[in-house]
Amino acid sequence: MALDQEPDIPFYEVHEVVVPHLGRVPITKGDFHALPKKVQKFIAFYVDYMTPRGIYICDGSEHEAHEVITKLMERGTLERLEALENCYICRTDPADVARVESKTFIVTKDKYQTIPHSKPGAKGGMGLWMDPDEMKIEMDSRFKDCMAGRMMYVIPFSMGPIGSDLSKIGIQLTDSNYVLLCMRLMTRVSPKVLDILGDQDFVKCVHSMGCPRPWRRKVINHWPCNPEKVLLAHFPEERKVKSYGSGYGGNSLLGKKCFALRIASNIARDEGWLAEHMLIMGVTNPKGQEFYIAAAFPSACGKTNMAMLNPSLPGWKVRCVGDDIAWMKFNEKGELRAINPEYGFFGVAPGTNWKTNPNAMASFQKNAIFTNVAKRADGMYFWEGLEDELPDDMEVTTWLGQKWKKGQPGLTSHPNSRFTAPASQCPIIHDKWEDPAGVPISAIVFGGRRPTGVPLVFEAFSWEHGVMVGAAVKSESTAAAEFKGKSIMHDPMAMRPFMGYNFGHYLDHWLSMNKPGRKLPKIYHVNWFRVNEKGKFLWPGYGDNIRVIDWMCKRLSGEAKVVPSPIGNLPEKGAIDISGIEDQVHWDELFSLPKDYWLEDAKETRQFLEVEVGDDLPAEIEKQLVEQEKRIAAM
Ligand code: GTP
Ligand code: SPV
Ligand code: MN
Repeated sequence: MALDQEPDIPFYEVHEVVVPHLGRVPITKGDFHALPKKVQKFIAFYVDYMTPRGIYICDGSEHEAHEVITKLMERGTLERLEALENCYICRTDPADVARVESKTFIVTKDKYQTIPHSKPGAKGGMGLWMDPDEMKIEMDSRFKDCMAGRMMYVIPFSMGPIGSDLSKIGIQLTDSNYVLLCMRLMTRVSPKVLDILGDQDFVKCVHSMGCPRPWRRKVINHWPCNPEKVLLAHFPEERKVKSYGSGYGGNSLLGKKCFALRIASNIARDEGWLAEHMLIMGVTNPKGQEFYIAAAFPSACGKTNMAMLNPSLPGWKVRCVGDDIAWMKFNEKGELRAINPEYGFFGVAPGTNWKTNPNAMASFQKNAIFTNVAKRADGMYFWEGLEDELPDDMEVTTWLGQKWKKGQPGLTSHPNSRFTAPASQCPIIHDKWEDPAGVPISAIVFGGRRPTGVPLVFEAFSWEHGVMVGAAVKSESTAAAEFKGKSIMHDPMAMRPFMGYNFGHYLDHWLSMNKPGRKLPKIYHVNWFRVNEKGKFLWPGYGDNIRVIDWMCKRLSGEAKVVPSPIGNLPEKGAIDISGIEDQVHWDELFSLPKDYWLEDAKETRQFLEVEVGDDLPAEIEKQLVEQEKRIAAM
């Protein structure tokens, strides 16, 4: 018996679903009885459990979106951005603004399937586990009747192009129509998904804002939510996700982190592929050769920006395949093929402007939703980084509804405010972005926000060393989750918040990719965020990151030489093209490896991996750590 299985519930009737404890529930939209039987069963169970006032089966159409948008505008949840076509702004309850990692659990009978055999002193940083019986009590106390008086939306969606061998199907139930609108942008919502379901499993996604009617708590900003009770549970064996209390991003768009990373990484391990927190980009050099790169940076550390980079070097062309998640699988020719399972971008707004990321800007000029940003008096969005475009005397309404003008103190937008836009609107979207066969990856890049000590770029010595480099990724905390202040945190493979199973086993799985006949990508580590003693960035970043990519591509085609260092291969001095930015860039400062820093870093990394991953740390990673420590000691 599975851990969290829905028992059979009888149902019949044409325009209503009859469920045992509830009687008849009206179908507001859609044909329940045309749905595949297993989908009917899934819906009927949750109708009985969550008791919505009606069922709305979504078809993903424009018409449907407009019906919902009209309703949300009447209610005040959405406001039109008059300056743009079909764009809306939404302000959430200020208590619901980011992913809530401390309430995000994986539920398995065996604890060690989910988390490593850590050592005493471990902080449990590599994922949270809860026992199924305990979770059932938590879930029952929340989900029972949680949709009373609310509509339940049924959203059939595909992660990846509909029908591709690499794609997977999900069905999300939710009582949030904002979530429905965003799911339409972020995943492929279509009845076609149900037509092709056949014998396939689908990932069951159940989401509620946790505000049944009558609701006594004050609703702020027309954004019902239940922040005190937020809880996310993943059931890898059942391929199921339940999320309660939050409508924000990764907490509620369940196709994204919950399905495409936490559940998919379990499927990927079983089926021999990789589900990763990575952008995918195609870069074409001035000679016309194209390379595909996948890059893993922690949340709010530059994936969207790199995926859509506007090259500052002449002759280069960048095209975006995906900006957040990659599903990658070796094909029979030994190539690592990657698809972007998503359909849109849910990108960090602050810092995005026509200089830093013109391609992202172009993507959201129509048909987009902006969450927790500010609004200008002329009906345009506004956030930190757009000051140059803002007329001096124009009034801005902040995300908290206050009036603001240029030069005044305070933030106008939440640091984790986001735009949601269709990927197809990106001017540099790759013509292969929906290719069911994916694109062949030649390089994997890891990185994070490392203010000190870590050079601009280095190359791993081998696949195994690269996996260790990934396991040692650290970064300054950001506003993408609930953390306050800036501290350097471990974020192995940029997957710490998204791990779906035991991190030691995950590293084993990565190591197992090295099989004869496979073209393994080269592995790199980058750091766009090193600062000088005054706190100023040492590297201009953004479009200038093409200079680092240029060097990587030269490595891939065998044109660039390296100098070995204790932590990996560094570019030969001058091998990165800094023409035009010579006055801003000080090579020695950017590439210096302070011995004290690296001694301390190696010690701290070992401590983290030994304590948190404990006996599950693969022997190969241990070996790589020992070798690296020796190299650092001999510096
Ligand atoms: P998630 O969507 O949370 O996974 O974030 P992400 O990794 O896609 O990060 P994103 O590209 O949205 O960047 C986050 C923040 O980092 C933005 O405020 C950017 O302006 C800033 N940023 C991105 N690239 C660079 C860079 O090369 N240099 C500097 N200094 N900042 C950057
Ligand atoms: C991230 O935090 O890595 C995101 C945003 O991409 S969210 O969808 O909220 O997870
Ligand atoms: Mn992300």
